[in-house]
Amino acid sequence: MAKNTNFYGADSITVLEGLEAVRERPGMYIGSTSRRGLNHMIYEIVDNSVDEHMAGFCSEIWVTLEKDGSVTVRDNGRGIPVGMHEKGVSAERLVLSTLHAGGKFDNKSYKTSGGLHGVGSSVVNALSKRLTIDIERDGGLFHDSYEKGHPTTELIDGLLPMIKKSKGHGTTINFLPDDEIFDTVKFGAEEVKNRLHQTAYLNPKLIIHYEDKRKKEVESITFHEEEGIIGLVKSMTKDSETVQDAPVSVSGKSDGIEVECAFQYTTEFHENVTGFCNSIYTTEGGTHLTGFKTALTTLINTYARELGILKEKDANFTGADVRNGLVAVVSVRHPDPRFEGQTKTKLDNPDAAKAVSSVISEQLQMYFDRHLEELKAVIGCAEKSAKIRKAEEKTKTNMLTKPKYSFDSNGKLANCNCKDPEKCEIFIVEGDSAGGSAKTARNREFQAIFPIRGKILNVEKASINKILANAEIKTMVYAFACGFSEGYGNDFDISKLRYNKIIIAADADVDGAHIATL
Ligand code: 0RA
Repeated sequence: MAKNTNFYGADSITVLEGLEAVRERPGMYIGSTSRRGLNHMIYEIVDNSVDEHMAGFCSEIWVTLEKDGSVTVRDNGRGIPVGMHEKGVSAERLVLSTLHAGGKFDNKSYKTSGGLHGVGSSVVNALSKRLTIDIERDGGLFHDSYEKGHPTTELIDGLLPMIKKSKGHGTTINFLPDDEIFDTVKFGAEEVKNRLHQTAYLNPKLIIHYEDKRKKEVESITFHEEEGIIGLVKSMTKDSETVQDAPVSVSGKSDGIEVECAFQYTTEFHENVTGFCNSIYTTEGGTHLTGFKTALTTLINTYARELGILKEKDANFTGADVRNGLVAVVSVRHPDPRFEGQTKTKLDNPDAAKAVSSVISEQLQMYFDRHLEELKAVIGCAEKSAKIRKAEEKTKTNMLTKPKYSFDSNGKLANCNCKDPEKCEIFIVEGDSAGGSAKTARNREFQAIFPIRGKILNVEKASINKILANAEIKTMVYAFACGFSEGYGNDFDISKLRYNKIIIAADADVDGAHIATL
């Protein structure tokens, strides 16, 4: 090998040790070695290009699933630097080979980069059978290549060879995931498309071209969502009945943190508040969502009092009341994001809560002041939720305050003396007269009798309030002592059953059939 010419740059030993660690414990760096982890390889590379877009230098990204099983990600950014880094090695080599170096040499040029928390491309490099990179910048096209993270292109005086002259700029990375690492090396087209689409919603000026060349008929899609997160909320509510005609969107900056939020209320009885930080989907939520929820709850309660919808004696709406039917997207750009949690997808920066809450309080107040009808409709969603919540709380406390045993709302249950479920049986009999004869004939030590009147409530159709207002059913729930389960919670516990035998003695007619099906 000629002097000054080698495959490896300076610090090659430590660099390779780092990449060896990635191959030994791939899950720690890519999440898993399943299809999910495999797809993640694409996102790592794409996220670097998205960072370049966020820095203001890249407008388009091309993602191609190639016939040979590899993926190509191209962008029209500045191109990864190819010059000599102070460590005496090509900067590109450092980016592709050093853990934690990421592409972000100085934080200033990457104000709000999320990336794969900085380690993306070197991890992908380590887990790829082969990877090639072509960089256009500084008047030329430069090429480099790797196998399982080891460079295979000879450097010339420590620098990448220039293939040809070029006036263009951008980075193209092609990689083939290592089948010795992954359980499958077949990318999931639907997942990849969804993720790219999401990235497009979060970066409204970015154009992402997707192509799947593995198919007989090549599939090409362009994702460009100029409406941004408003469009994302629209897509999330497209199958629901909405309370507002269109999503509301507010944005602002506080303490160096950019905050953007869009939401729309639906008539559905659940909430979906989704958060992103620097384009990264925060599966486990975090401080940005806390800030949003706090501000929204306070604001809606203040308005509800001002409008006299909540009277002085009324308690505030709870956070859950206020979010009843809400579909919201909260996106923040943070200069120094910290992620915690099981999958490192929970935003942890306390200043994000403050920034979101201050932007939301201020901007949303300005909006609602000018859109009173919309505000009233939104408060209506909270009222609906509060009403149901209160009814549930009432039935639950009613049930809890009554004694668990020998409870009988209308004195009809003739309980047995014994408390051992193994020995106890309960006879549900039709009508008071049958109940009367059963009571005289029973062994009161272990046989309980519960007479019920003809047609019983159809619990499959009735609301939980109606069900629990029904004396017979309430008595049965208490007699069995297992609690009950319904849509909002599950208190049912079969191990608490007080009678191991439940005997239904009904006439062979319609009423009897009703009791039997219960
Ligand atoms: C570090 C510095 C500069 C650009 C990049 C990294 C960069 C990384 C990637 C990864 C994929 N595409 C990328 N494009 C750019 C800027 C250096 C400069 O020109 O000042």
